[in-house]
Amino acid sequence: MPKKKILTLCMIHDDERVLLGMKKRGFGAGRWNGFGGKVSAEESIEDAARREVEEEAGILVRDIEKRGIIEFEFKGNPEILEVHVFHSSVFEGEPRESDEMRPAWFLRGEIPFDEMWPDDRHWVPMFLEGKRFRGKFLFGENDEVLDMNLEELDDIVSSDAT
Ligand code: 8OG
Repeated sequence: MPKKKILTLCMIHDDERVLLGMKKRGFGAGRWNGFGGKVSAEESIEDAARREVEEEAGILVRDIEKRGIIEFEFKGNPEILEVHVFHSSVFEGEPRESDEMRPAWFLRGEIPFDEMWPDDRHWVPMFLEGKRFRGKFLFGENDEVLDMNLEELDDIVSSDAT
């Protein structure tokens, strides 16, 4: 059985702008992304999403809603990353730089896809339109997308709603 690791990713945006962070270290360093990380044993996935935004961008999200689940597999690696993608638009505080991320606002039409994970250009537009989705991406060497599947959902099913 492949091992699954559960992660969160929270994208904060309004009608005009998206808040991204430049990842300064570790997995995905050098890429712009939403905020998130690993879910620990004693917390819900949503609590983990809130905690990661606070740790990485110094803000408290007020509204948070799960919009998608994406599985990532890297060829030759049995571990699957299951990333739960959340939306938020209302938060408290001012985004600030942390050890891990340097936040910046981007206009919705100017998202830096060339400096993001290569899968993002496929699902982020769908996400920004408010759609629910489920996806799978298989990465090869140099983080090239070898195979993908992305479907729009009517809703996130309740068993996924933790
Ligand atoms: O704890 P750590 O920083 O390693 O967590 C990784 C973060 O990166 C987590 O928020 C999930 C997110 N992430 C992946 N893969 C991808 C991806 O392909 N695209 C995007 N946008 N985020 C990803 O782990």
